[in-house]
Amino acid sequence: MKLKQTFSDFMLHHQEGHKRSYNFLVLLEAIQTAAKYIQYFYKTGSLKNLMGETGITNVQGENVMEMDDIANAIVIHYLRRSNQVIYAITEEEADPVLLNEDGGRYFLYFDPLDGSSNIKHNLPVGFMFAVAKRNLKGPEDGHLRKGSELRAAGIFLIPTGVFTLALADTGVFRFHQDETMTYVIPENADPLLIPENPKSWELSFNASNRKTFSTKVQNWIEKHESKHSFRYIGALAGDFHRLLSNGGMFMYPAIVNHPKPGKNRPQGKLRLLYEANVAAFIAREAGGMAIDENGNDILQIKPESPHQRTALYVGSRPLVKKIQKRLREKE
Ligand code: AHM
Ligand code: MG
Repeated sequence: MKLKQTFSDFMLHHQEGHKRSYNFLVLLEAIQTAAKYIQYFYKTGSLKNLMGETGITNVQGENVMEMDDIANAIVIHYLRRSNQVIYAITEEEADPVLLNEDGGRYFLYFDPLDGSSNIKHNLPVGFMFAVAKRNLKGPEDGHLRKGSELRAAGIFLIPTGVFTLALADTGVFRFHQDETMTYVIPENADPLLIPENPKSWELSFNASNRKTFSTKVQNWIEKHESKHSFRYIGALAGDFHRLLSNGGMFMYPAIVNHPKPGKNRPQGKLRLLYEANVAAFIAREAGGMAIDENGNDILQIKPESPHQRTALYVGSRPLVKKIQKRLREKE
C-alpha cells in the first residue's frame, strides 16, 4: 500500500532537516486548520444563506461580505489558540490584532477571503497569508516587515482545495486536499518553478480599467497582448495560481487616467502586506519576480501602514523585466 505524504509530515521533515523549531509547525497547523474550516463554511454557505453582505463597510471602504467576517473570525481564533503569533494584520480589521504579547514568535499578515466579488457565485476565492519572525534577541522592532524578511507565504484556493506554500530559500510546494480533507503532496511533486518559456504565457489584468492606466502601460499592453492568452478570474489568488503553473504576468497597475479623477488610484489597488507580498514572495521562490509602478522590487518596499496599497506586476521573470524596462523609461 502506498500512502501519500501529508502536509504536516512534509513540514515536520522540512523543519527537522533544516534544524528549525517546531513553533513554525504549530503555526502552520493552525493556519491549515483555519483553511479547512473556511473551506467547509464556503462550500456549505449557500445552503445556510451565508453568502451575502453584512451591510458594513470595512477599513478599505469596501462592503464586508458575511463570508469575509466568518473567515476572519476562524483565522483569528486558530492563530490565537496556537500561541505562536504576536500580532496579526488582517484585511478585515483596521488595527493590528495583538494575539499573544509574551509568547508569540511570528507576525502573520493575511487576507482571509481574497476575491470577495466571487463569493456570491461560489467561484474560487483565496486565503492568503505571509509569515515574518519577531526579533528574538532584543526588543521587538516593529510589526511592519518588508517582503524580503518573510519566512513563508501561502495561498489556499477555496473551495478548490489546493494549497501553494513558499518557504524562504527553499522553494514552492503544492498540496491537494484528498477525500479526508487532508492536504497531501502529489507523487513526484518537485518544487514549483514558474515557466520562463513564453509559449503558454498568460496575461491577467482587469481589462475594463485599461484606459485608466498610464500611457506607458497602455502602449506596452497594445504592443505585447497578442502574444499571450488573456485570463482574469477577479481574485488575485486564482489568477496568480494559474500563471504560476503556466507562466505569464498578473498586473494591477496604478489607475492614473480615470475619467473621474476622484477614482484614480495612483498607489494601485492591492494591499502590500497580505496580497502583493504574498504573490511576490511565492514568485521569488518559484524563480519569478514582482515589481511596483516604478519598476521597483515589491519585496523591498518598507511598509508604513498596515493596509498600504501598491501597484503590482508579478510573474515570469523575462516578462516582468520587459515591463520593468518600460516603467522605468521617461514618459
Ligand atoms: P478583495 O480582497 O476585497 O477581495 O479585493 C482584492 C481583489 C484581488 O484579488 C483581485 O485581483 C482584485 O481585487 C480585483 O479587482 P477588480 O474588481 O478591480 O478587478
Ligand atoms: Mg483581497
